[in-house]
Amino acid sequence: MRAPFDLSLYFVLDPVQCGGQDAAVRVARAALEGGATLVQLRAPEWNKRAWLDLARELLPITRAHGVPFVINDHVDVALAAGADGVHIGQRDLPADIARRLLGPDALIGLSVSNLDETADANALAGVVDYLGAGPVYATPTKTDASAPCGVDGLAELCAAARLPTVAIGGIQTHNAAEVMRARPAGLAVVSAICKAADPRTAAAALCATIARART
Ligand code: TZP
Repeated sequence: MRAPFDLSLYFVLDPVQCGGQDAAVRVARAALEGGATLVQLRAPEWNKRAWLDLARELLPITRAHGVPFVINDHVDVALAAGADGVHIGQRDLPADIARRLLGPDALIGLSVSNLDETADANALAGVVDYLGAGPVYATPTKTDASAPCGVDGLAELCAAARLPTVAIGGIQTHNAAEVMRARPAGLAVVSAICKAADPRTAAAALCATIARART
């Protein structure tokens, strides 16, 4: 059985943005203390050995908080680390193959950036657990991302999706309330926490905004 998961504040940990492995561990702890409900490791500049080292260090921390820990893109790293799942993009291993490799209990997320991809993802309900939709805004964190969909575009994607959908891309504390108007299942952020002077406070502020938007 797949464990229940909460997309409310989905923290995508980029260790380079944090300043290296030790700093990344400190930021992950702070984000969890601030209320992050899911942690993904995403380290596009790193080799897989470094991913694995950090993933092994992070897993007991996320477990202690009862929060799922997933790996971006790399099914092999997720398996090697014993992570809870993967988040895959449109050009990674197909979701059905990731599911076959990871098994029925793994949490699998899929990125979508337009209505066609969302329709295709709807056919994967049962294979994929949630969608990541965006980028909502342009972001220096992912320079090869599709064109930003904006809040209205995000609202269309969320309305079309049959799976819980977390918004991503350029989300910061100052625009989080605006993004929540599209009614995503939560907000996924990289730099808003990784580059924050105080990652715990940044995570707590985002959680408060998400909670307010739901009332
Ligand atoms: N996918 C779409 S945008 C993005 C990813 C991984 C990066 C989001 O980073 P940030 O710093 O939260 O804008």
